Amino acid sequence: MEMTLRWYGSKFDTVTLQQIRQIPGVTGVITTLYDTKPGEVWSQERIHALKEEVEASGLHISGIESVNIHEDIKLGKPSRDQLIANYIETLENLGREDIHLVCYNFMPVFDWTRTELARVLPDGSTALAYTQKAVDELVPEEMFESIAGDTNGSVMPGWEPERMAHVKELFEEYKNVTADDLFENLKYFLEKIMPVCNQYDIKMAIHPDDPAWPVFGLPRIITCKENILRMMKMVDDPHNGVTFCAGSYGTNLNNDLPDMIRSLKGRIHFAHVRNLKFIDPNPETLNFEEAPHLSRCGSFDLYEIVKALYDIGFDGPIRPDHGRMIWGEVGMPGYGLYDRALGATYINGLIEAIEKSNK
Ligand SMILES: [Mn+2]
Repeated sequence: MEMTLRWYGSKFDTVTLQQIRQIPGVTGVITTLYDTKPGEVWSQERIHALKEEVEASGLHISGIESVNIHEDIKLGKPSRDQLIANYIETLENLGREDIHLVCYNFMPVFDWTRTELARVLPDGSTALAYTQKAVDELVPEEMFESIAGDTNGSVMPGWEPERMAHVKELFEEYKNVTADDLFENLKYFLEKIMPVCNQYDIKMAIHPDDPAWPVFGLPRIITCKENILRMMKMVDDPHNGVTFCAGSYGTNLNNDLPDMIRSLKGRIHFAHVRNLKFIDPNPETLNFEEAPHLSRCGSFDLYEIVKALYDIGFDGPIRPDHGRMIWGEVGMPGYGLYDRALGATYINGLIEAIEKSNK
């Protein structure tokens, strides 16, 4: 496993490559061209420049998170063929620059959903949190405004203003789209891109829906073991794999995380490891917050999660996921430096202990 950190690029991230370089055991970044729009071709020149910038700091690019999928592809509209052709061109350009991992998601309209970006925890740190009550009371179009005050002036990954401006129309378009339709549209997309993934050995790693159930009546499919196995079977190619995101699958307490990992042997290409703390696990009154990575601080056993990844021979990039804001840091919600550095260090400690005890 290679320890990495997500980095949004020098124009957008509050954390620098030099800071990431100083976290013990972190050798790569997972990055993106954040100012490109879904459907746009990433030029080889821009990818090359990004790669040179990262390498000049002593790190390297371990993968891309994300190359976003245009809504028309998810909706299966006639315009998807041109958009998929553009996606393929982006994959070719990434492959030519020796980048072999692409994380993406297939969530309609919204990326991740939280109802608070800065809930104050008992120790004075702040974290992202979710309550079902707040979601039930929300008008989806107003979701962004309701949390925008807590973004610390930074960008909100997955909540691009262009996309948010069209939320109403998008809801209209998704009205008759079922989960089966979404599976079909994903299959269509994957079948078209697999040849180029094979040519350049690019591993596609779909990110789960977060939280792992349909929100606001929109269909969501990457939520549980049964559905991921269905997805892998419908396009049965090792390049069609998953990002195992513990925090996203973990939102649904029916998901047994170590068991899911073991059943995905050979198809996990990227791992996000984080902890959640359930204040109220009852679905109707659900309330959880993002916790420090350490097992005893949350509801998950991180040792069992990392052990399962080790046992299936996972050797791809792994990263700590969202961190809290601690020590007075002001940064992008979930993506500050300090708590993620603690997470990376803790996970590296688990990996070292597991490796040594298995020798
Ligand atoms: Mn994740």
